[in-house]
Amino acid sequence: MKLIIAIIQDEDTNRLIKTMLQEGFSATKLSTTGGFLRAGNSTLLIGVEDERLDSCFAIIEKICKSRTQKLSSIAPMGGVPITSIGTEVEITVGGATVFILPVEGFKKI
Ligand code: 2BA
Repeated sequence: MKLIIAIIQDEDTNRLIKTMLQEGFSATKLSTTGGFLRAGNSTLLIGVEDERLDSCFAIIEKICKSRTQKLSSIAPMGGVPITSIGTEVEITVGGATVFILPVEGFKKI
């Protein structure tokens, strides 16, 4: 079994959870904040049997879209601005940032 930690955009969250449940996966949603943009995103915890990993990833890939976002010279995290004043930079956020952790045990008590 693996624990999938998937950081996704808020826009994709409801659809991803709905599809996960329809396909027989269990998921827990945490409301999180990206460290760079300081904007809300969602983190899903999904416990998956090894033989179902591929179908779990296929769902994430299908639903989570990458989107571009324009950033002005406002400094993220209150640090050094990433562009010169008056210029904009375009960044691509997502589809999903996925961590895959081995699970030593799983119990429902
Ligand atoms: P944020 O940290 O808010 O980052 C949003 C997007 O900003 C990132 O999209 C990336 O395109 C850009 N970005 C992040 N750090 C940057 C930097 N130092 N310089 C320039 N651009 C930067 P994604 O890479 O798709 O990440 C989306 C969200 O996934 C992140 O939101 C963060 O919440 C999470 N994430 C990404 N990589 C992570 C990691 N290695 N560990 C933990 N969380 C991660």
